[in-house]
Amino acid sequence: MSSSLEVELERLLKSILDLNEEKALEITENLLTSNVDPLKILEVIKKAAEEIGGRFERGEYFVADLVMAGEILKGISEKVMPKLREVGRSRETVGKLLIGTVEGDIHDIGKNIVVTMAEAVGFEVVDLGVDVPPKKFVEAIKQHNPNIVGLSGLLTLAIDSMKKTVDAIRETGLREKVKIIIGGGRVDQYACEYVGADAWTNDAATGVRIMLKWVREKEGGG
Ligand code: B12
Repeated sequence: MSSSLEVELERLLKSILDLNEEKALEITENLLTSNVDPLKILEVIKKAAEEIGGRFERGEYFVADLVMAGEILKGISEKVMPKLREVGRSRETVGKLLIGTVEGDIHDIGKNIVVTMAEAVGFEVVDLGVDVPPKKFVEAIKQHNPNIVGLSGLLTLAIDSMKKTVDAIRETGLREKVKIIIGGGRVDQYACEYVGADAWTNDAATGVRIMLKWVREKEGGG
């Protein structure tokens, strides 16, 4: 049983890398109907993204292939999201998350997964979308009063946009009101310190765990 699952997950990976959208979506559909853990499918998405990125860097894929791959990854993640939502359905609101992809960056597949997982565990989420300028984050903090701000970005230049965003939040005196977490393929501890965030991750599940820990600490008066 588990080895046939491995085979199906391998087939899914191969169909994504072959840019075969129809097949990739069909395999995803079948996996979900046989109640496979949706996190297993997310692992395949991440593996595929790494490989696609590598092929693009090596000049084996062109921008058109990247666009196609993006559509396939998005299609798969959209199929998985309802399952992710089911995991934590009917919980009470635990806190408010304001999230967006920072200025200059339009990657949003990972961010959308974080939104779904955060909502599943009970966060009310305000999603500002992609290419969000620092000013818009600041205005939204004033308007929505979130506990947590999540900054997503996959491009190297996104790190500077994240820093500008955190600086803008600090300059308007709002930094102490919110915890800030950054996420996306290129972030690490160094980027976290440079940006001035409180935490970083390149995994949605870890990110949601950190956010839950923050709101629980607050509840406990910590
Ligand atoms: C698909 C894709 C695209 C699609 C995006 C579609 C979309 N709607 O998002 C399209 C075709 C639009 C695209 C465009 C470009 N792309 Co692109 N793209 C990718 C690719 C292959 C996959 C990204 C992805 O979806 N990954 C899957 C998700 C699930 O992973 P993730 O985003 O990391 O998210 C996870 C975690 O990081 C975390 N997370 C993410 N955000 C957050 C936020 C918070 C708060 C938390 C807690 C967690 C968290 O949770 C997620 C789930 O675990 C990557 C390769 C790669 N290795 O990432 C290149 C990549 C990011 N792209 C790249 C480039 C160069 C570009 C372009 C400049 C290409 C061009 N010449 O036009 C443009 C840039 C456009 C722009 N201004 O943003 C480079 C970036 C290089 C760099 N160092 O800057 C990469 C790395 C490819 C490469 N190796 O060269 N791209």
